[in-house]
Amino acid sequence: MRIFSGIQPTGRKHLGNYIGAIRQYVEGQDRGDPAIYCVVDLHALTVPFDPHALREHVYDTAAMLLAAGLDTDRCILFRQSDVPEHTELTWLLSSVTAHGDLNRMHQFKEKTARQRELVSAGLFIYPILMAADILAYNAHEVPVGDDQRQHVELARDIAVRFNERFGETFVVPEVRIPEVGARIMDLQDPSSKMSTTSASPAGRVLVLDDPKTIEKKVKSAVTDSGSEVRRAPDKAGISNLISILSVVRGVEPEQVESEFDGQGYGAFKTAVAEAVVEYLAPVRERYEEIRPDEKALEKTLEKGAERAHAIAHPIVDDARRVMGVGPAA
Ligand code: ATP
Ligand code: LTN
Repeated sequence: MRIFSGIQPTGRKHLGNYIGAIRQYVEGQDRGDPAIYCVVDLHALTVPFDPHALREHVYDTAAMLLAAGLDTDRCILFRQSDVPEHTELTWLLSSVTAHGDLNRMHQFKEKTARQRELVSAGLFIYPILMAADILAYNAHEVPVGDDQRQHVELARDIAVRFNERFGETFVVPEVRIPEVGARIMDLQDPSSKMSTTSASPAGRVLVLDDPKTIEKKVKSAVTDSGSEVRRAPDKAGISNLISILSVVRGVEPEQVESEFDGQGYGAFKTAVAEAVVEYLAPVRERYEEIRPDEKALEKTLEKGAERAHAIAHPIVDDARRVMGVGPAA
């Protein structure tokens, strides 16, 4: 079972990223043959960015993944731009990707609506680069949060269309989305997902927030005016906190509901805050140790890229060959 996932280089990963994706990466290390994780710096070029900050954020994100428990003896961790096959395959796949399919992508529409200056062509073809990331490794499984489901489905469609047109070349990947925690909601606006770009910083718990900040954010989470700790469509805020506690404690949401039955929101929020603080504390501590050593991080990424390249190179070569690109083998 080959596992592949990508994560954007940002300095500020939040609890949604951690619960929806990073937690799954760590778990995937023992199932993956291998598990391959990529910091997608080229995807970050599709919206406004600062070149210096971009490089720093790659280190921030790599350090975060290592602090979360990725172990490069058990997985491959690398920077997307270090393996040129990703960009080459993007171009090859663009010939079997329908313009209309790209136009339907929710994330493209959302990000377009937010751009004040330039809606780049890169933003439009972002999902092809993501398909190339996955298909270049013939990955079977792609662990992501719920917001990436549509992109992985497009990657599947692209693989199927390519295979039909040029012969069996790519594995058609399956998405892997956690049962609980696939969509952690904003604490201030529980009708939208917790996101790096949302308006209110109070709505997102950052993995590196100190305990006091986490406590404050969780305790001021928006809830309904009732008092029952149970999941319901009209109780988005409480339902979200139940999901969070259930993941962080490793128990079923039902167990959380019965434990807090009749206890009111105050006691419940206190328990959620404590559990999240405890959950993130070791990650923050390890991050503080790992992040300063940029040379070591660079070395780790470089070694990861060598291993990634060894897998992607023959697969992308096959794609070229069946398409009639370059000399016959
Ligand atoms: P954000 O919107 O916060 O910037 P993103 O999806 O744009 O996140 P990444 O940092 O690359 O960018 O996301 C990493 C992973 O985190 C993806 O698999 C994504 O599905 C997942 N993820 C993002 N937000 C949430 C959330 N609120 N709940 C669960 N998973 C999430
Ligand atoms: N678009 C994804 C990041 C990403 C990815 C991938 C995820 C880029 N390439 C390949 C899975 C597989 C996001 O989270 N914003």
